[in-house]
Amino acid sequence: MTRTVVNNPFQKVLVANRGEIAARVIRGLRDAGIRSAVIYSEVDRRGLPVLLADEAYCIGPAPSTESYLRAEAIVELAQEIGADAIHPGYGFLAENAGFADLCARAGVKFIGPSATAIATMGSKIESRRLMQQADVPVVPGGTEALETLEEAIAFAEEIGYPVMLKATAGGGGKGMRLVHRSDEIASAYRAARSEAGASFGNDSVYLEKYIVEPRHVEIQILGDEHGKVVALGERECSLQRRHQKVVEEAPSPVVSRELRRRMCATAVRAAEAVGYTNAGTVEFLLDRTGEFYFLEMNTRLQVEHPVTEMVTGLDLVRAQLEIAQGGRLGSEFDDVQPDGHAIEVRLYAEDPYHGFAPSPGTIRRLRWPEGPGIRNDAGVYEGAEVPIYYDPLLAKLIVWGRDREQAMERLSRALSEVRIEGIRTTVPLFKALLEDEDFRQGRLDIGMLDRKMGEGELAADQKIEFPELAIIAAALEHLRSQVRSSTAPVREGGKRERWRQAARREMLRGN
Ligand code: MV4
Repeated sequence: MTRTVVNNPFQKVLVANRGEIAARVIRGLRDAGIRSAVIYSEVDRRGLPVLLADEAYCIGPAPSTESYLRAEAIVELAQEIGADAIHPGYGFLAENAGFADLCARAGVKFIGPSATAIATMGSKIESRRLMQQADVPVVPGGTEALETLEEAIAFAEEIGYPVMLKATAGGGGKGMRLVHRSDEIASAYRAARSEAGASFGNDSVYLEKYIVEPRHVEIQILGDEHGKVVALGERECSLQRRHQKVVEEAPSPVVSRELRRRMCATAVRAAEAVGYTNAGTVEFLLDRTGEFYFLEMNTRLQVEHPVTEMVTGLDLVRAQLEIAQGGRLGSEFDDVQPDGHAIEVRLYAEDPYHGFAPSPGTIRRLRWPEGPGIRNDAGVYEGAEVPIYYDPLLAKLIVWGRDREQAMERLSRALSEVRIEGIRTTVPLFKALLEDEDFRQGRLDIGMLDRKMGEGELAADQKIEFPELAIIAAALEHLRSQVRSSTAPVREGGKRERWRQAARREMLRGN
């Protein structure tokens, strides 16, 4: 990155976020020689970002509406402490056009795109129209809100079932309904409208052709404030549940060099069409025939940005800082090709075998993995409290290998070294996933995780770490089955013996 015309280099930046992303941004600031300040809520006063930052300011009580979402208070704080800029991280105020505008008017640089770019990409229907004008392929369907049910029926017949109803104001799956046949459309139309109204205060919906079992492939882009936009390759993000990504990798196992070239060129056109600056992501659905369609644009640094960093050698936070200071994207950002393979798994404080129930609490013991190819972006440390108020992401474990095979080997080793005691986490799910033949072969689609979880195919199958517990559990289960057998026949079968299931439950409880 060349920093030609930098009139006002940043002296201090306020980080308006918490957890692992606040830690990541603070580290980027330290590397760049810029002083860091961070906000925190009352329950986060002993959090990792507070320990890492040069300055820390309590912004309010735990609920995010009274702390991390207090746009005006945050901008005022930045002015008071003499911060030149605010980094919003992801979530909270990161994609809030009003906040970006507030920063601009207060003379505090918002490290991200313009308020206009955020607002345009925040509207599904507006962004679809703009993308069509820019020759970016969008999923076949409407560009106007449907006025009546009759109109919906007629349009669905025209494009052919299955179709998807989507909220025009939407994103993230709210107000979305899949319709397989004409006899389902009336109820789906009403449901989508009422859900859209409740979620966005705007009940208008439109129709798209439904893409069957696609992959979610997204392109990382950067735009400087002198009109240059570059694309840094794709991330494969198909492994998700309920619109929450769980595993991401770069490059995608199914994207060829030629497809990457076309997707990157398309993403650059998309970003140029909105006058995009700073870091952003263009999301595509990639169907089984290799066609791709614009889905939406995320106008922020994303959770999964490290996999791109690992295969490009670039520092995306550093690039964001340079761009926001008026720097130009240099030649090191041209024609970037992935080197090796990176996989990220998101370690959540959730119990994957009980509906991903949140598992807040104290981290009593913690051991992170180390060794070749391992990166760990954590927001917690041993002894830390995981509050119930926020997203339960604890850490992101990212591995790099010369190819996907080596990355999986290293991920497997890394996961075997992880010890987290006191709370339940998604670690056992990743161990099971690494044994799954479809995952190993890179055969992924957006419905895969839910299907496999539903069919119990990703049951934890760890070695038994507490043999005493397993024996007790097995004995108890045996007694229970004896009692049942006196009144009703014991149901045999299932994938595993009962005692092993009981042992596994006990073990997970003690995890
Ligand atoms: C789709 C689709 C299939 N066909 N649109 C989900 C969230 C929202 N941003 C768009 N989504 C989808 N739109 C058409 N025409 C499937 C999804 C979808 C999805 C997309 C990306 C990642 C995960 C997903 C999970 C379920 C559904």
